[in-house]
Amino acid sequence: IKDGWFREISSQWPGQAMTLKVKKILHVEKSLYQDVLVFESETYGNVLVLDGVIQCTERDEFSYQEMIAHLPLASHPNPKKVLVIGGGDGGVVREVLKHDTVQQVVLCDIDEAVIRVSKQYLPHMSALLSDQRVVVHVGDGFKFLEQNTSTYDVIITDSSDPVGPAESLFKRPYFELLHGALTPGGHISTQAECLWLHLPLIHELQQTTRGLFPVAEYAFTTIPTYPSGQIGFVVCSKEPGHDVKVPVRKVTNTRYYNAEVHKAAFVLPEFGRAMIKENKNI
Ligand code: SPD
Repeated sequence: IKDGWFREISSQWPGQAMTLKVKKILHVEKSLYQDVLVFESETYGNVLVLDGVIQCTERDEFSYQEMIAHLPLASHPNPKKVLVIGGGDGGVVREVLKHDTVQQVVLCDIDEAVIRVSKQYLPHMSALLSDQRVVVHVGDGFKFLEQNTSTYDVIITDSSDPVGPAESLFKRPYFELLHGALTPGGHISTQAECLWLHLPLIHELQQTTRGLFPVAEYAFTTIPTYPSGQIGFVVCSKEPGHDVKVPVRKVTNTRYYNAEVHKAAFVLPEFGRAMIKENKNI
């Protein structure tokens, strides 16, 4: 923070930086895993920042949290048990609970500080972490998956970027564990970065997931406070007959997601489609 502005400077998006005007710094901490900052902004509400990178703002978080949750859930015929890895702010759990088929959601985040500060400063995201259908587990996602095979109908990886604690969540061994922790016909979605900034990484993610799942697709959403205003998801199914691009159940009470947005989210601009599907740089 300099001269009352927060600037998101990172080698992951060289030469550009989202900038937000700060009203008040609410929390600064070095947790066991990362630097944790929460500030009140002039125009985007409270903002959670980890290792200098914006994780969510109260004004636009619904775009990301709704899409990463409803794309795999609404395309699954009957999701009962759901696991969220990362996502300690609670926003994805809030969205998962909009599906009345869901009986239990487990949140597994490695950093208790994220859960603690979100309960204090991001109540609209974290409120349902205390719902009776929710189990909060502070621990390593890898270990949790190893210990819980063939258990979850949907697993959502709401991770930070692949630098720091989340690096391994973008690699094949992690996707193998996800595959093993799903029930037959299970779905996953994972945070899969930005078409404008990370095309080679997205191509690699697509290759990895296509090698493991019969259905593996990339979708994206728009969101002003993530780098270049766009972020994507890899959505996969273990069941070749499930088309994750098409919702099979209705979701109500959303602000970004609807059935048409679901289908449209998988339609890619040509430069993205060519790289992701054909490894062609155009
Ligand atoms: N570039 C930042 C990507 C952050 C994705 N995870 C955000 C967590 C919100 N629940």
